[in-house]
Order: sequence, then C-alpha cells, then structure tokens
Amino acid sequence: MSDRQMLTGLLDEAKRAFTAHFPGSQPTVAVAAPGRVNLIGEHTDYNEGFVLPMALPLVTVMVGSPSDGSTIEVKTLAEDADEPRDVTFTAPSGPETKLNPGSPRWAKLHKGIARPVPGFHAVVVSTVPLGGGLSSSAALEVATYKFLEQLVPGPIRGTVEAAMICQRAEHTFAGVPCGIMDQMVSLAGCAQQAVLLDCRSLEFELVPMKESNVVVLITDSGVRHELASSEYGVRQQECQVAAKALGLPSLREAKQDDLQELRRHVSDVVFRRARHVIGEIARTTQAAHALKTGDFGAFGKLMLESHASLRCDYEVSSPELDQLVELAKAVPGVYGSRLTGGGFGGCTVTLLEASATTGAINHLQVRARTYTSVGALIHQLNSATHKETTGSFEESTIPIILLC
Ligand code: GAF
Repeated sequence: MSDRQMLTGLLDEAKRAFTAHFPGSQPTVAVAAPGRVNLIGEHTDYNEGFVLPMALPLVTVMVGSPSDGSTIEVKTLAEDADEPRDVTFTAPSGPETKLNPGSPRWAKLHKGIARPVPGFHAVVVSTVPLGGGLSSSAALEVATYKFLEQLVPGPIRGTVEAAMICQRAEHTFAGVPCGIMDQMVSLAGCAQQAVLLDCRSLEFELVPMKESNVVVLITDSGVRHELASSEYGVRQQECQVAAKALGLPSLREAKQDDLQELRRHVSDVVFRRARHVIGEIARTTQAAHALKTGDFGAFGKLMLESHASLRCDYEVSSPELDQLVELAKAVPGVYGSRLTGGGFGGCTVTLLEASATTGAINHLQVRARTYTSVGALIHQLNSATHKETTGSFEESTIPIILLC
C-alpha cells in the first residue's frame, strides 16, 4: 500500500468515525501531520545544534467542523489506554482560559495551540505509536494547529512560527521542555527527504535520499517512554551547566578542544553530557554530507558512534534498545543502527542495503526471542507484521520499513 493510500484510508476512517459520533454533521476540515524518525542528531536541538530527521508515512489525522455554541468535543481513536477517548470542554476564549481539571493531555494541547476558537466537533485518528520515540506528541500538536488554522479565519503563519507555537504547547501543557526538532519536521518534512535543521537559526534544507538500494528500518522495542517523567529535563540542565562553565550561550558554540578545559570545571557526568552533544553536532553535519554524497558506509559508522555516545555519555539508552542495535549491527548489509528520539525506550533506526532487509528482520525476530530480559520486545516481535511502504509521495526511492 502506498503512503497516499494509507493516508486516504486513515482520512476515510476518521470521517466515518465522525459521522458515527456526531450524527447529522459532516466534517468540513481535514488535516494530517506526520511523525518522524531522527536519523542522527540526538539531544542536540535544545543545544542549538543540528538534527537530521525525516517525516514518516505514519500520521495523525484530525477531521471536524464548527458546532453551535462554545463546546469543543473531540473523540480520539488513537491508542492510549491511560487517557479518555472522548473529551468535552468549553472553547478557550483566550490563552489564559483554564481547562476542566482532569482533561486529558491531548486536550491541553488543543488549548495550548488555540487562538480564541468557536466550539467544534472533531475526531483524531493516528498511526504514530504513542510514546514510541516517533514524535506522536508533535504530530498531534501540528495536526491540531493546522486544524485550528483551517477552522478559524486568521493569518496563516510560516513554518517556524507554527513550530514554535506547537513547541510552546508541549512546554506549557504537557510539561515537556522539548526542543524544536519534532514540530519543525512534522511541519516541514516531505516524504523520502531528510531535513537538515539548524536549531539555532531554524533554517533547514531538504536532503533527498536518492539511493534505491537502501532501506530505513525502524524497530520498536515495545518499551514506552514518558519524556516528562524521564530525565529529559535533567539532561537539559546539565547541558546548560556545561555551556555556562565554558562561558558560552549554548553547547553549539563549543569546540572539541573546549572539552579539556571543561573537565577541570564540572563533574564527570556534566563533562560526559557535553562530550556527547559536541560530538553529536559534528557527527550530524558529517552525516548530512555523507547522505548528500551517497556514502552510506560513512553514514552508518556515524550512526553507531551516535548510539555508543547516547548509551555511555548521555545515558538515555536502555537494554532493549542496545540489544536491537547490537543485533542489527551483526547483519551483513547493515550500515548502521542507533536509538532514535529521546531514548529511555521507543525505537531504533537502522540503515541497510535493501537486499539485507528480510535477513535483518528475521535475525532480529529470532534472536530477540532468546533474551529473557526483554519481555515487551519479545511480545512485539512475536506478533510483528512489517509494513513496507514504497512509492511514497510519487518519487520515493528509499523504502521505510516499520517493524512494530
Ligand atoms: C524528543 C524531543 F521532543 C526533541 O525535541 C529532541 O530533543 C529529542 O527528544 C532528542 O533528540 O523527541
């Protein structure tokens, strides 16, 4: 099934759910926003560094229409056992309006993005796995943002401004002090193109992935993460301590040579956090160059270095993610593999020769079962189906395979 067919199917599902849930009305607005996989450049965005993500064919769709009065009623079909599927609240008349206590997190995101809006009915459907490190929150924020932009006449904002509004919603209402990567790629990403984003200037460049013999394989560890309750914020503070010790506004300005000096002024932990960030920013620009020149061997090596640094220096990996990377590494034809996203669970991303794909998937499925410590992973892989998406948005050349 092509990406376009998948998207059309999802839109149809959302429209059917809408008419079933809100009898007598038809949706007048329909929007979609993709999740992302980050190829390299992890925990660099909030340090004003570079990132190299790409938009996925996994999307969040929102359909709806204005209603009489000021009630917002949203039904979500997205999987999330911890959250109510239906929510009703009064349309915020301004950014300071308080929501009912107990409203689900995604309802708060609606509010965060909202300009004064009329009441509306909407249905949300998503194929982005929640908490899987593929940016389900940003996809929801961006879908909501686009929905409101269509629903309420007003200025159409540019990508950067829209991304900042969505990011602010995440900070304020979800309590996650995230960087700007996920929102930017959800807004600016195109299928089969990586986005080289400079998180200081917020300028970006689309890097086409033109090699037809290469595959991006995303493997879900089955372990879900919660960025807000994880150590994400602690990592950010440690980076600020390092930058301050060097007298710099951010670690983007730091050089490899600064590390020696830094070691004298900060704890070993802060030193290692900074070493990851400084190295990762350099790796990301090198990886973008490797992608442009089709040097996948070099790209894969940088991915492996990135994972090692995230595991040892930044300490955001997990045994399940490490095992997936180790297993993938051992497969002939694999260029490189690493955790993707914030870490502490979620997914790995692997770059490999197309001809090695079936072997790699079999290897991961069979070998992962031999580990007893990764119950969630075993469960995931036992019941695995893999969706192969080729022909994405007409000119796609690199298939993305999702093993989840
Ligand atoms: C999460 C955050 F939301 C991003 O901003 C980024 O920091 C990422 O973790 C790590 O690279 O996805």
